[in-house]
Amino acid sequence: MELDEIKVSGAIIERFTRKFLQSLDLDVAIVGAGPSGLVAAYYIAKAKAKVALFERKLSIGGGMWGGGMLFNEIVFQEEAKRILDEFQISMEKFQDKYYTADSVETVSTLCAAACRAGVRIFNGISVEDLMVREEKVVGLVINWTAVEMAGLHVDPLAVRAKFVVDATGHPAEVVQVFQRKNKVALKTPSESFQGERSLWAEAAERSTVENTGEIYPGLYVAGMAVNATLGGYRMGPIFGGMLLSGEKVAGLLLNRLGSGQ
Ligand code: 48F
Repeated sequence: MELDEIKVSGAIIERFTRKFLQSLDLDVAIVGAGPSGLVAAYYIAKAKAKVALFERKLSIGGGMWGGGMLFNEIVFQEEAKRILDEFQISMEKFQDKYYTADSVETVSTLCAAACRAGVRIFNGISVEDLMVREEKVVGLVINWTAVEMAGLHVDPLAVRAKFVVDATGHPAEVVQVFQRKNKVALKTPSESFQGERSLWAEAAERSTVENTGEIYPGLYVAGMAVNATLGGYRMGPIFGGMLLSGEKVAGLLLNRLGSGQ
């Protein structure tokens, strides 16, 4: 076979453009491809809703690759075991109700499962703002991470979505930029961004799941962004709550989509 570089270039441009155009009007736009974002996207796509995931970095997986302090093993508690089982991720029992998994296998399996379920993943794209209509979030404002890094003055593009999920982890970047720009009341005790508290794994894992939900009309939080937004604790290197939060936000959104609200 004789290779034509122009065909290779054309194939990339045409196929990426098709994928991008098909993702301009979504049921759900998820920001951040860490564990909570990946799991949420997987369940939403599995239910045949239209979902895309936007990730600033080239790599997918957020804070999962490095386990704890770069020891690339992940710890899960009993409650999350059924989710790992669904993805067929190999696990080993450590002690009563504690399980470990290889972080590389975990990330790559979640990522592959999400793609195969129909999630469109856009890496190298940063979400810099939200699109609003009166009192509701209706989409994302996006730009290439390379543009952001270079500090170039280039206007962004927009993606419409019925619902947006901030799964950006500790910084809860989307919620923060949204509140800073719009001075809106969020569904938190102080009606504004609370900021995360120090380490308390037990309380943090519980609250990250309990408080997963809508923080402003059209805007949901999942994963560590939940605790950052609502003033919960950090949990350190235990990941069950992230998966359970992703699963929960998917369920909440599928209900909303199903009921047409
Ligand atoms: O931080 P991250 O893994 O979020 P998570 O799903 O999981 C948290 C855990 O990794 C860990 C923890 C629990 O054990 O405390 O930290 O809540 O993944 C968040 C992803 O969002 C991307 C970021 O690069 C990361 O991969 N991200 C952050 N801001 C943006 C973004 C943005 N503005 N646009 C696009 N992606």
